[in-house]
Amino acid sequence: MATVRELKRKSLQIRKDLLTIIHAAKGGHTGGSLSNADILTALYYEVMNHDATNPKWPERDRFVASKGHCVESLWCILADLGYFPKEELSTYSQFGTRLIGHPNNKVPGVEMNTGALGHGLAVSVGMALAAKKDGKSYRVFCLMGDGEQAEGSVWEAAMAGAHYKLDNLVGIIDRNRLQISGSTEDVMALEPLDRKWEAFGWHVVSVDGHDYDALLKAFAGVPEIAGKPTLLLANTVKGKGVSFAENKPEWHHHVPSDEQLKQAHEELDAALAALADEEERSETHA
Ligand SMILES: Cc1ncc(C[n+]2csc(CCOP(=O)(O)OP(=O)(O)O)c2C)c(N)n1
Repeated sequence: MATVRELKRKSLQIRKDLLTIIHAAKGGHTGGSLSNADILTALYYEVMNHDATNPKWPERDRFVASKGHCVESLWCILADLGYFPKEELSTYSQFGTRLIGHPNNKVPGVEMNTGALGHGLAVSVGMALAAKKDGKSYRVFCLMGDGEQAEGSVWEAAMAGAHYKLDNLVGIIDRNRLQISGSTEDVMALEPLDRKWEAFGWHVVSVDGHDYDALLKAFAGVPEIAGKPTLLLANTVKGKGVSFAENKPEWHHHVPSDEQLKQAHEELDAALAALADEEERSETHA
């Protein structure tokens, strides 16, 4: 079992790695990859049953990255876990690579090709329904964007998830309050988002999407209500962890310059050093 401190350390390293590959490729979705890094770290390093040496293990929990444009955090995690060699990360977005700018199932560990927003939840409903029909106990986790909620197909899938009583299905919204062109509330107002999902028959849990204690508690509780799918409303900060990218709409797909990459790495290294200090102090006092 990973400790919260280990998860925090892991996600800081993942943030450094994803900035490195976006900088090298001169393209990527920086803000949203940083905002979902803690959610993915909690899922892949603690919550989900999965096996990098056996990616098609029938009993594995399924993860669907419906906000597929934020693939960089996923690539860095799958590489770190050994789904493919870490050196391959340097090919990200290069001609001929399988590590393209959206998840695709040529890469071990990827369940579904995504990128066109609004499709991941419907396929996740199918996976969760298949588990029920097959008498399997795996769970299905589907990560959506908040801007993605403007897609009507999300709400058709939400209806189906409740209709089929899929309590093995967890929808997660990376609620960073920004989408490609600005605030979600300006582009397509979502609030009250929790009440909308409740009205569609889901059990809604709101958490700070950067707080590991809260994330782990919420995931561990699923299914809290038998027969209801769960919607985790994860309140996050777009660009989280990099001071000059946080809450800045332009960092949706802004690429760090050499100088910005250096500064971001310094900030993340400082956070890693602070974690190490905290660990040393807690061991001294133990
Ligand atoms: C069907 C579809 N329409 C448009 C796009 C272009 N697009 C890519 S990212 C994005 C904004 C998504 O915002 P959000 O879901 O909030 O993601 P995040 O802010 O977490 O990156 C859009 C509109 C797309 N990928 N798919």
